[in-house]
Amino acid sequence: MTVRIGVIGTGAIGRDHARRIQTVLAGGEIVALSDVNRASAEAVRADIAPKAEVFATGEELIASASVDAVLVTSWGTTHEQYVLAAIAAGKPCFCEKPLATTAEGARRIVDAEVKAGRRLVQVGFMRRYDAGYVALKEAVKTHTGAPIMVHAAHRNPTVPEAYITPMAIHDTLIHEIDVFRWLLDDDYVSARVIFPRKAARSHGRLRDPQIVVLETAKGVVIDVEIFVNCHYGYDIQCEVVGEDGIARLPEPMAIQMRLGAKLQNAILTDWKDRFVASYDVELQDFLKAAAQGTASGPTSWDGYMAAVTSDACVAAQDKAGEAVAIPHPARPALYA
Ligand code: NAI
Ligand code: ISE
Repeated sequence: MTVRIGVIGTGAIGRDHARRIQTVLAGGEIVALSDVNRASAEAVRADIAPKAEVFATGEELIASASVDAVLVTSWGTTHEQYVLAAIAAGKPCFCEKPLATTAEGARRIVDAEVKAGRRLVQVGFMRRYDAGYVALKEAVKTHTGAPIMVHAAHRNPTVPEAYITPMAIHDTLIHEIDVFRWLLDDDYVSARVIFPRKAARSHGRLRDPQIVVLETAKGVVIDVEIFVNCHYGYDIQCEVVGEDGIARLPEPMAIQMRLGAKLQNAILTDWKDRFVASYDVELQDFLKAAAQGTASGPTSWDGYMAAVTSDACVAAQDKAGEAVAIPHPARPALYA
C-alpha cells in the first residue's frame, strides 16, 4: 500500500522530509502540501512533488479524503492545533519536535489520543533511530555498568535572530531531554540552569551559552552545554560515565587527513547532514505503521514528558542556578 501523505509546513525540514518520502523511502507519496507562506508549498510542489495539491490551510489538508496521513513540520507553536485535528480525523500523524511548546499543550494531545483509543502520533525524536545512540544504549546496557553521570553538548554554529533564550530548551535541548530518558530508561526529577558569560556572537534576546543540569529518579546527574553560536560547526557530544567504564557517542564518519603539517577531521555544520540517516529510518517507521492506520516510535507520552521537563528547564532559566522540581504524572495504559 502507498500511504498518501500531506505535509503542513514546507520550510527546511518539511521540504527535506518531503524529498525523502518522494525519493528515498518506500511506501509513501506526497499528495498534499500546505504552508502559511503559500509560495513555499508551491516551490516544494514544483521541485519535489509535482502531483501534490496545495491547500490553503493545514485543517483543509487534514480533512481531505485524498490524504491518509499527515506530517506536521510547521513552527513548534503551531503543532498542537494540527496534531489535534489529525487525531480527530483518525489519521496517523508524524509531528516534528517539540510535540507542543508547553506541557499543557502536549497533555491535550495525550488526552485526545487516549480518547481515540489507539496510537496515531509519532514525535520526531529521530535520535532514538540514530545508529550511534543505539550503539551507545547497548554499550551502557552491557558494558559500562549502571550509569552515574552523563556529560553532553549540543552546539549549533549559528541560529536565526528569532531564536530566543527559552528556545534553547524547547527547540534544542528537547532532543537531549528525550534521548537521555530513553537511553537511561529513567525519568527526571529536577532541572537547574547555569549561565556562563554571554558569547559575543549571541544577540539581545538570547542568553547563549547555557548549561542545564538534570537529575534523574535513579540519581544520574546529566550536564548539557547548549551553545548555539559556537561558530565552528554542528557538534553533538555525549559521554556516559558508569560504574565500570565510560561510553562515548561516536563521531560522524569523516575522512582523516594529514595535510599541511596538520592531522584533520572535518566537522559537520548542518543538522540535516548529521542526522540524515536517522531521519530516513524514523520516517520509514512512520510509513510502515501509517499503512496499518496507526503509529509507532516515540509517543505522545514521550512528547508530553519532554514538554514537562522542558517547562521546568525554562522556569529554571530565571532561578539563578536553583533546582526546579519535575513532576511525574501517571502514564496512561495506551503508552504502557
Ligand atoms: P522553518 O522556519 O524552516 O519552516 C517552518 C515552515 O512552517 C515555514 O515555511 C513556515 O511558513 C511554516 N509555518 C509556520 N506556521 C505555520 C502554520 N500555522 N501553518 C502552516 N505552515 C506554517 O523551520 P524548520 O527548521 O523547518 O522547523 C520546523 C519544525 O521542525 C520545528 O518544530 C523544528 O523544531 C523542527 N525541526 C526538527 C529538526 C530535527 O532535528 N528533528 C531539525 C529542524 C527543525
Ligand atoms: C533544530 O530545530 C533542530 O531540531 C536541530 O536538530 C537542533 O540541533 C537545533 O538546535 C534546532 O534549532
